[in-house]
Amino acid sequence: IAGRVNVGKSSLLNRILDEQKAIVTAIPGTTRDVIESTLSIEGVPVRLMDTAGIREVADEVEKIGVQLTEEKLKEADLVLAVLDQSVSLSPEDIQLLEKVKKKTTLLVLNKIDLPSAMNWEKVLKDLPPFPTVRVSALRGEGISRLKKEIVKLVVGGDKFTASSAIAPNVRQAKALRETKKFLENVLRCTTENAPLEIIAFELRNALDSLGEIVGETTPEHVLESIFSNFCIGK
Ligand SMILES: Nc1nc2c(ncn2[C@@H]2O[C@H](COP(=O)(O)OP(=O)(O)OP(=O)(O)O)[C@@H](O)[C@H]2O)c(=O)[nH]1
Ligand SMILES: [Mg+2]
Repeated sequence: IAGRVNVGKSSLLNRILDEQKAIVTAIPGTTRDVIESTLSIEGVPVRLMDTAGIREVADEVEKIGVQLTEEKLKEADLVLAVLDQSVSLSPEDIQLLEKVKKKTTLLVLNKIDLPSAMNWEKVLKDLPPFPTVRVSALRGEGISRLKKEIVKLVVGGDKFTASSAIAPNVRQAKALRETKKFLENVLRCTTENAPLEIIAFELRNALDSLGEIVGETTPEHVLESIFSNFCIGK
């Protein structure tokens, strides 16, 4: 989440998370550190970063904050470039849009609860053709549309569905099936009011089989199955 100071980046983060995570004030330059949060949007894991507002400053702390913003901008898979549509476009806004025009960028016109300062349709025509959403971080308008746009831009419009999901190999398919079995046990145990230790045991098993896929748990039998499937050392 990037933009010049005071456009409502932190308010937007809080609104997307539905939690008061970042400090919001009317004082420009409130955020100095990168504030990171992870959330799931329609099943897609997203790591959101609220950043310090971009401006030329003398204050040393804020300056470092702005440098961090620039670094995160380079790393980001998707940039939410936030503009305040209740005031005119500023040189800093234009600089930012210039900077991100080669990145996957979603333009977020914020503060739509306030009157528009410009004819944005006309302004947008002269800008690079970014997908655009209009929101009010203060009131929550447009946030569900914003979330849909994020998913669309991150996964290319293909929604994840259980039927479209595939496991890349037999070992992973087996681990997924086992995870499912353990999770079903967890569900059954909780409805039957089983002792917490039993539920914890089943949950641990589920986590371990998931861990086999991402490589966090590598018990002997995983290694065995890998060595029996591949011929190593020839
Ligand atoms: N009317 C209105 N005010 C908003 C909206 N979003 C944010 N604000 C106000 O704008 C001011 C700045 O909001 P912040 O979320 O702190 O802005 P920021 O972009 O994080 O600012 P910096 O951290 O200083 O870069 C606060 O007074 C917010 O209440 C909105 O949608 N509508
Ligand atoms: Mg902020």
